[in-house]
Amino acid sequence: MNSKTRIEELAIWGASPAFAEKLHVNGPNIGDRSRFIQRINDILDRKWLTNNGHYVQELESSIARRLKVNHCIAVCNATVGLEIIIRALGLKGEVIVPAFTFIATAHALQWLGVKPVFCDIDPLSHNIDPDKIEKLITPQTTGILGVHLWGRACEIDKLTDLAGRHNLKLIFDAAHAFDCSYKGRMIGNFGTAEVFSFHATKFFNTLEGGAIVTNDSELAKKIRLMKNFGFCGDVLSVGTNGKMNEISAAMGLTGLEMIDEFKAANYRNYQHYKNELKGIPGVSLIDYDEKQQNNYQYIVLELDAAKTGLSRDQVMDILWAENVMARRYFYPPCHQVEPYRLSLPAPHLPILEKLSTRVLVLPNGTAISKSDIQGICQILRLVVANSQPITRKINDFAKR
Ligand code: T4K
Repeated sequence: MNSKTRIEELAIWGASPAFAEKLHVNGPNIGDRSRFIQRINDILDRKWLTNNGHYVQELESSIARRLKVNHCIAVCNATVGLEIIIRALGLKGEVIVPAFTFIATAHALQWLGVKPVFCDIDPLSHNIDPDKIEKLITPQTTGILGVHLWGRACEIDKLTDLAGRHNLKLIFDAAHAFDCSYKGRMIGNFGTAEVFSFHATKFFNTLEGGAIVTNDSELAKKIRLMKNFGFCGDVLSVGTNGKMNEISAAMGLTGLEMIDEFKAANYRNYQHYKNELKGIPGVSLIDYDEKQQNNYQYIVLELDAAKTGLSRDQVMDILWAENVMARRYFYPPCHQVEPYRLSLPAPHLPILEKLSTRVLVLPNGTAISKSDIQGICQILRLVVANSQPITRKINDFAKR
């Protein structure tokens, strides 16, 4: 078969896409439907829908047990969870964050009038580079907010040491890192507190939701008050509404019963991707440390345009035309989006600026099969092998 026929076979820019249905990057992992519906019926029978209900309490204790952490406080989403913890710890002035994260990390600070100071990342881990933090510390700095991107833990020991030496609070956005570990200990046990996201697109979901976890009992008490309007019989302090409802908790409990299956499916998929992507020039898949627990939710590629012959965005457009809804997480990076571009003197973060044009995330989760992965990788293989004719097609297409 000559290359032209193979490209046409892929139906690029034309006829029917390679996949009949869209394959999503983060299609939700859904537990046993009948167990979920049974729980919804229980909720309706009990007529207790929210406000620290039975299922919320059960979810909190199940998570605390699983992660071996003293306190788990369920919240309505991770963004509000971050806001609560930032306020509970009295962070003000400036807080150092990686610029390679979902915008919610920065927004949670800015929303409370705290300036996010964006730090560059490590090119291998994609996490905040501890060696670049010290020069960002000023008399206004009150904390470091690390993000365990893709579920791979930050360099926690270095960050803990740094925070200790400069008397800064250390907290973590662990939105991606539920059921992951660092040096054999579950994420959730580090810094003063960590915040998980249980959004529909996460490895483990409660539709919308999240949790703040901590081993500090006084802080846990304060957070519980804060997420409930500061209300405990009487109004004791200023608070917000960060409560999780019972249907979300029911979804979470149902998901928790199958979490090991979700993890196994992601791991299998990751291994299939690894095998299938081998040898495609300019395409590399990030590694996970097999000695740690990982949820393997993110299939993150780094594309080297000099070797693939196409830009990351061109590759993504082709995948979309084939119903593979690959995503450019997180692009543009936080320091280059409108609110922060305008309000801050823009920092130059060379490692991140290079990486953020190369990253592409592929579909994963329980809805993705081995043959889906073979198909996705076949597209990538053909795209790279035929990049020159494809570039011509793209140029012709643009001229129309
Ligand atoms: N920190 C980090 C590092 C985070 O990644 C996030 C959230 C947060 C903090 C804040 O957590 P939360 O406050 O949300 O708990 C999504 C999510 O809304 C957000 O939770 C997530 N990160 C962020 C990375 O992505 P979108 O706007 O990209 O989602 P959307 O609707 O475009 O969907 C993404 C893909 O998932 C699509 O291909 C469709 C598929 N999908 C989505 C939904 C909602 C489904 O198949 N089913 C669904 O129900 O924001």
